[in-house]
Formats: sequence, structure tokens, C-alpha cells
Amino acid sequence: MDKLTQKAEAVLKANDRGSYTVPSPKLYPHQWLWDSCFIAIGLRHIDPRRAATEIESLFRGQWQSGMLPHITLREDSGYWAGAGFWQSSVSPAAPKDVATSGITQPPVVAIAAEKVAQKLPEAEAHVFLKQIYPKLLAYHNWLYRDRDPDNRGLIVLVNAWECGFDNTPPWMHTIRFLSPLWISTFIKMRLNGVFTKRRRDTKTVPAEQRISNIEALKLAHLAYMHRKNDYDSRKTISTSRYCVEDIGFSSILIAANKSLLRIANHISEDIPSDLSYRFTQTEKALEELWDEETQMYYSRNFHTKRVLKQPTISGLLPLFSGAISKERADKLVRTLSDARQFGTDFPVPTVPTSSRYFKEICYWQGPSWINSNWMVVHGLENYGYKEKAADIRQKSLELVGKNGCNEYFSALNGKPLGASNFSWTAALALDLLKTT
Ligand code: 2M8
Repeated sequence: MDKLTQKAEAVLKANDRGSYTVPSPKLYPHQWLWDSCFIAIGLRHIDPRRAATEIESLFRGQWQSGMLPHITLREDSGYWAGAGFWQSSVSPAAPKDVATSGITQPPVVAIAAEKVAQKLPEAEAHVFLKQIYPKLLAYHNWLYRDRDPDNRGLIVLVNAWECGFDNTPPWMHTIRFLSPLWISTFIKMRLNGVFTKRRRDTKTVPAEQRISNIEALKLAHLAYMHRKNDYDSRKTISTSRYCVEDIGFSSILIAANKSLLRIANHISEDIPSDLSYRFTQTEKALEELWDEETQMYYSRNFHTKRVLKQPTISGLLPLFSGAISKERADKLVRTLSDARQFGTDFPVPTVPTSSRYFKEICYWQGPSWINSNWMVVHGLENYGYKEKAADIRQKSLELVGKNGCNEYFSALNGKPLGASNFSWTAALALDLLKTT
């Protein structure tokens, strides 16, 4: 076995909690939605049954409404936004026997389920997909019913945590003036140190590599407002100014919708026609988020329809959707390859280096992450950019091979950043290695 495989397998084993895997034992001691999906995609190469369990275990947290929460919580872990913070029981739709968060995360799950099934023996794959399909369908239904109030096909997010790229510039710009009284009082009373003590991440990782206290508190405030609405998305969307039609989320959803259609076909089920119509709407609606002037896709404020013109890697994810024209794809690939934007020595930066928001070592504001690289690689393959895809695949593997399974890396010099032994880095490195 080569060294990288050995290293990656060891990380996944150490972070395994039986039926699910924690992203990082110290920083993230619960089950996260898109983390588990990426983890399953890698685990399928080692143990496809365990990978299927990783996906199945996510659904212990599914709400009656169909919502899949972004965190399924374990008791007493010390993570600052735990069960007491979320209080999921305020919603009658929340599961009774397990505490969860009240928001979702990028819908990678149908993609992961399809990929895991490909590695199971056919009879087992059939049983696995049959059993998981109604739950996946309920989740996609929820996204369209509760998060697309205008029936336009673009999913509305109510918190930056939902997009997965937590402190990404367009979201930080959206909440720049959000200043509820409790946060200003908190700052006036110099309580920063109190919150810093509650945070585990900044104890293990230098604070300048993480989301700032103030940004995290603002996201906590958005979560609190949603909780006050008993996690009723329609209520929150109609009352909160901080709602975003997120380009990354909708691009991933398109890819996931296609996986769901193939899963349905595999087990001879029919997706309800009104839902499959909504799928096609999302594909068409991506075009609304294209900006001709800068030749890039952006997220948009749901209420004002103002485009959030802070470029990020999410604007490249329409490649992953496979739903844009070849002409648009060509333009994105040019931007991706441009040395002044995304074409760094250790690609792909989450924010282009030319942007005034680029920060080399800060979390989702610049560093290269293996999950976004994985989506870019598949996006390039969708459009036949084989060499470019192979190049990013190779560079991602080198990053992990040389530096370890860190959470993220400097896009300028490859320096490992964030948590070490991070699960999705290990899992997706395995997948990138095994699927060449
Ligand atoms: C980060 O997000 C959590 C909140 O969900 C946090 O900062 O505490 C993000 O990187 C997110 O994308 C990821 O799923 C999560 C766990 O790895 O950590």
C-alpha cells in the first residue's frame, strides 16, 4: 500500500465513531452533513458497507419535513454550538430521540449514495438504494418546498453555515451591517475573551486561520433568529434580510438531482413529475447568476436581487453542475487557469488572489481545500478538460501526500493549515487517487 493511502486510511480509522465519522475529533466532535458525504465517497474504496452506514447514519437526524440537518449532535462534546444552542426540539418536525442543528448544508448526499452503491455488490446496492431513496426524495422535496419560495429553482439559504464555506466573502458582505444589540453590548463589555474561551478551534489552530469571533457571533445570531421562528424556513425567509440564493449550493443540487434521477431509474421508481420539473428550473436559473461583465457566476441576495460580486470558488461550481453551456465552461476555465486569479502554484484558492478579500491563511477566504478541489476536478471532467482536471487532481494529491491530511492549505506555498488529520481531506484524497 502506498504512503498516502496508508495515511488516509489511518485518519479515517481514528475519526470513526462506529456508524459515523467525525470531521476532526478535537474541532468537530459531531456528525456533519456534507463531511459525512465526502467521507463516504472515500470510504467506499476501503469498506463499501461501512460507507453505506455512514450515509444511513445521517438520516437518524432527518426531520419529518424532510430537512437534513447540517449537524447531528452527540451529547456533551464541548463544541460551542451544541444541543443547548440549537434546541432543535422547538420544532415539531425535529426528531425526538436525537438533537440536531436547525439548518442544512450542501446537498451532496444523493451524489454520495450513488457513488457508494457503485462499490456494493449489485443485490446489496439495490437494497441500499431502495431503502435510502424515499429519504433522499423527502430531502430534495423539502429543499424545493421550503427553500424555493418563488418557485424559480434557486435555493435560498438563511445562514452562511448552510453554504459550507462559512466565512466566504459574499456572505460576510451580506451580514456586514448585522449588529444586534446583544453583539454590540458584548463587544462594548469586552466579552471577546469569554467567547474565545468557549471556542475550541482557536485553541488548537491559530485564530488568524479561523472565522473571527464577530463573524461567528453574527452567524449564531442568524441561527437564533431562525430558532425563534421554530425553524420554519418560510417565516425566516419572509422576515430576515439575510437570505442568499447561493451559487455553490444550487450548483451542487443540480449534480445531486441528476444522481437522484439515476438512483430512481436504477430501482425502477419514478420521481414525481412536479419535482423533476423543479430540477429543470434550477438548471435554467443558474443563468440568472451569470455576470457578463466579469465573466463569472455569483450568489445573489434573495430579497433585493443584488448580485454579491465577491468572486469565490463557488462561482466555478456551475462546472460541477454540468448544466451550463460549453461556452460558459470555457470562460470559467480561463478564470480558473489565470495566474492572477485561481491559477496559483497550489490550487485552487477558495478566493482568487486578485480579490481584495483574499487572505492566504484564513479558512474559506483563500486557502485551497480538498473538497472544493474535488468538485472542480469533476466539473472539469464534465466538460472534457481532461488535462486540466488531471493537473488539479495531481496537485491536490501532492498537497496531501507532502503535508498530511490537513483541513486546508495555503494556495501560495502549500503550507498545511487548520486542523490536522481532517476526515474529508483523507477520504477525498483516497477517492482522487483511486478514480484516476
Ligand atoms: C466548518 O463549519 C462549522 C459549522 O458548521 C464550524 O465552523 O464550526 C465548515 O468548514 C463546514 O464546511 C464543515 O462542514 C464543518 C465541519 O468540518 O466545519
